[in-house]
Amino acid sequence: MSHSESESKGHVRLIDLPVISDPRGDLTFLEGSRHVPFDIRRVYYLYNVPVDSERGGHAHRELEQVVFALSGSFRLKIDDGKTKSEYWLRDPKKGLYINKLIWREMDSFSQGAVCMVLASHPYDEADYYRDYDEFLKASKL
Ligand code: T46
Repeated sequence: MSHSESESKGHVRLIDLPVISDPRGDLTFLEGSRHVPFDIRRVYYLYNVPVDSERGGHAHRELEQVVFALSGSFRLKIDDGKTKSEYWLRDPKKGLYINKLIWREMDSFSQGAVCMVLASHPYDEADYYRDYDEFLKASKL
């Protein structure tokens, strides 16, 4: 999948993955650059998350990600500097694509929730905006 112009800045969207179901259960798969719009360079996951935990609270300069609830559910609050929206993730075959320059906050984790994230780059603290005002300024450039 190639990057479209609308994905170049301030963009989120839900991605539906294929599911193959048979009496043994469901199987979902994904391939980098096919089902997600980047080459996957890193995978990480959040688990043992207390139900009152609040995570995120930052944006990225370059990083693109797709976030999944592999088990349970949680809320993702999204802010592109102009518009705020929220998504409840609870279906392991539906991921939320989050482009760069999007502020995200996560909360309302259900008991036992597991969040998996596919990322376009290795971890780099210098890629984070952890200050909201700094992010807002960058989002308006
Ligand atoms: C995001 C949301 C959904 C690493 O060393 N390597 C990594 O790959 C990651 C993701 C984090 N870390 C370190 C950095 C911090 O010292 O782990 C610690 C906790 O990270 P952070 O507070 O950023 O975790 P979250 O859950 O608030 O945010 C993470 C991602 O950082 C972020 O990109 O979009 O999950």
